[in-house]
Amino acid sequence: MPAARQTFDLVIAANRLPVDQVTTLDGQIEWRRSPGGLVTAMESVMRGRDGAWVGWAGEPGAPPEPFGEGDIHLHPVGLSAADVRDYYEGFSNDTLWPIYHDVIVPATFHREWWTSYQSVNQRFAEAVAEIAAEQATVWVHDYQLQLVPAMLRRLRPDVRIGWFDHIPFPPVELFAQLPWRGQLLEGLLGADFLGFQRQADARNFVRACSQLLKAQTRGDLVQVEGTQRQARASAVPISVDFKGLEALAKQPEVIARAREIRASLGDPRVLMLGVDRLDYTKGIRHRLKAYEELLVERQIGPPEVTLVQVATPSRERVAAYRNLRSEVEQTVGRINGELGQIGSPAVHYLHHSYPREEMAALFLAADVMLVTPLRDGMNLVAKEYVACRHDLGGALVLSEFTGAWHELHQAFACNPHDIEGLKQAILRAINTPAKDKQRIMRSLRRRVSDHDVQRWAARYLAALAAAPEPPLREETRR
Ligand code: GDG
Repeated sequence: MPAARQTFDLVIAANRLPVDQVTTLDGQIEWRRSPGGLVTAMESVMRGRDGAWVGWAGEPGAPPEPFGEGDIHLHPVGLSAADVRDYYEGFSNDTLWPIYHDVIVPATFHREWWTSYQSVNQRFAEAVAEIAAEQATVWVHDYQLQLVPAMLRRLRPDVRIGWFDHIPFPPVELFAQLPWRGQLLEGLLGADFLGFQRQADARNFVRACSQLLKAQTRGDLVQVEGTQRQARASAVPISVDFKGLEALAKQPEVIARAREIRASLGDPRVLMLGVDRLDYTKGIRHRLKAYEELLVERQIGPPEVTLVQVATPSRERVAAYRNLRSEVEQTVGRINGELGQIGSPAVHYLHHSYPREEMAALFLAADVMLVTPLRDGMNLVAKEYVACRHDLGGALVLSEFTGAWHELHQAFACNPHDIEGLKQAILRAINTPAKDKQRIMRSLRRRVSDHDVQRWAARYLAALAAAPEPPLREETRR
């Protein structure tokens, strides 16, 4: 008799598993937990619960066998090289990502990408259905898995299903461009509760259901056609592990490293910092333009002022990302060529990813943090910077087009499209007296510490548990 399959009361489904494969010096393959905030949040909610995580292990081909990592059971879903190309790089990152971020670059539509998206979502739904215990709670993450809620409900009407959108949900005028808009909404409406970063995102979703599906809606509730079920859509903004980051930034080695970074840059009076995935949504070009103009106008200049821009490599097989990289690198080259000095470049551009200790040291070293996205669901970097500044030093320049701005109003706000305004915000962040900046930083820190990632996860799960009872519970399983 085959052994009964292990099942779990709480199942997370996300495109990626929270681990990365690494090859050790002696050639062994090991899994290392990725350091992201989502993993920390999930650790806090999975402690003492029977939890599993369904996701892709990061390499194309047959998936590894399920394995345990600390308290979490990891259940890999396999993606072929064609799935990675069509479902992930194609439909997720070249169709949905631009549409959901205000079409900063044009979206690409291919029917074969959509076919692949459907079949990968079905695979995820089946994997979850297989390991979810009777009446389990399932939490599906992000734009790559929007069909999973309805697919899973068909397989397992007994489970409670939540979905969380990490990125913006676009206004209906943009969403309506998607040839598969109806299917995407129906996919999402399989969930009992849909969580968004901002109330405006939740409203965009409800409006899309009302206009494109002709669904009945009331406040944050959407009536699901052909059932007596209602799905609730509201904002539960994500956050960071405040205590963990603060403790990291208090480590003597991190503090010493921050000093060393400043010294190696020639101890500038003002060190400005940008940390982003190299993505066109992050406003890196606008930031560089504002900075370049400030240098040309001699409002600021090296060696007194310098900018470190960390641009973490991202989605390098998608054309829009390759174009962005060459544009940014050309601009940095031009700025340094024209405005740098021997031993004091105007921009220190780093196209790498760094360990979290180094990130914390950079945050501690930076006098001005530039967070200038054109559109961003939340932007965790802004919150991480604040969490690391236990010394109350530093100043945050923050775009109004981030979810974070809706919580961090005291920051030096900017509209990155308004280059003149962005320049003024940067100058204000530099020139505001230290005492005032400390007061601002104290209130920003209070907000992030009161609303940390552990609280986010607990609030999300409470909202999911309280979401309307699905009448389908009375039905027998198909
Ligand atoms: C999506 C949404 C939303 C970056 N470089 C390194 C590194 N990072 C870390 C940052 C931060 C994370 O990556 C990036 O998070 P963001 O929120 O800034 O942006 P996205 O990647 O676009 O994330 C976004 C988020 O989901 C969560 O819901 O906020 O709006 O787009 O944690 O610190 N970490 C390390 N080395 C690096 O080089 N260790």
